[in-house]
Amino acid sequence: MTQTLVLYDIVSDLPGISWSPNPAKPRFVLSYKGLPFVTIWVEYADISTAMQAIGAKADKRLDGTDVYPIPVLSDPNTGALITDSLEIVSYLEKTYPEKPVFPNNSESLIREFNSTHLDQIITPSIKSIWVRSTEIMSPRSVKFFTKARSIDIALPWDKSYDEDWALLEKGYKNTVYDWYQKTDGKWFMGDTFSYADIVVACYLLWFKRVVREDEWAKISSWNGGKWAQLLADVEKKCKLA
Ligand SMILES: N[C@@H](CCC(=O)N[C@@H](CS)C(=O)NCC(=O)O)C(=O)O
Repeated sequence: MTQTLVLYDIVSDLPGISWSPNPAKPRFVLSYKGLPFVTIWVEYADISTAMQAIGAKADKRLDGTDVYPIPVLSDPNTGALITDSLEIVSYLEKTYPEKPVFPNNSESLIREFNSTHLDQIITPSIKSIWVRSTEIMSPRSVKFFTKARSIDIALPWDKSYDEDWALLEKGYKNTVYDWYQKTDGKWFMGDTFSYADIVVACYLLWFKRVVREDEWAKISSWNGGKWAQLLADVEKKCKLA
């Protein structure tokens, strides 16, 4: 029998807690594969110290300093301790191949898609979502988050707010919609569900969880409700709805 795995995720004030896209990705995969798991919720301000303390792997911030990021997965069945959403999912797929999320040998392609989706669609308009993310954290974590993320993108983040929203809308309405239109069926790979859909859904989940109601209503109206529907479909497929 499979022993319970442990996912380290980032806490919020929201009911249901989960909000952050990177830990949400392995959460969706664990649930899709039907693996037993528990979550350890960590304050944003404590991520690096807590993950260093459990012996997780370091990464580098853009300024060259060490960071020990979340998500991290601990698997008592094998003794593995894995950092990074994509590496966790790759590990899960190899260790628990039932219900594949990289069907038809698609891991390399989906790995590429994962970074394209982030770089092309999310990063250009990320400041406005970061600002909203600070609204669901404790004051201590807001202070930390603002300082840590301003290493990536200089403050102030609210200067080009409208421009951010326009970029995000363009990214979804044109690019992501076109990607989905290329195949028959509701998933990225047509009739075949895959990790590509989980990646798209986890960013939508982030928006839904942190943006204001009228902002989510706006996103939900793009492409005839395509994005709210896709998120709902992926949540259902992963038994998270
Ligand atoms: N490429 C990594 C990114 C992980 C990442 O950026 N984690 C952030 C939260 S989403 C973090 O732990 N930051 C800690 C800090 O900045 O101190 C992944 O996909 O897992």
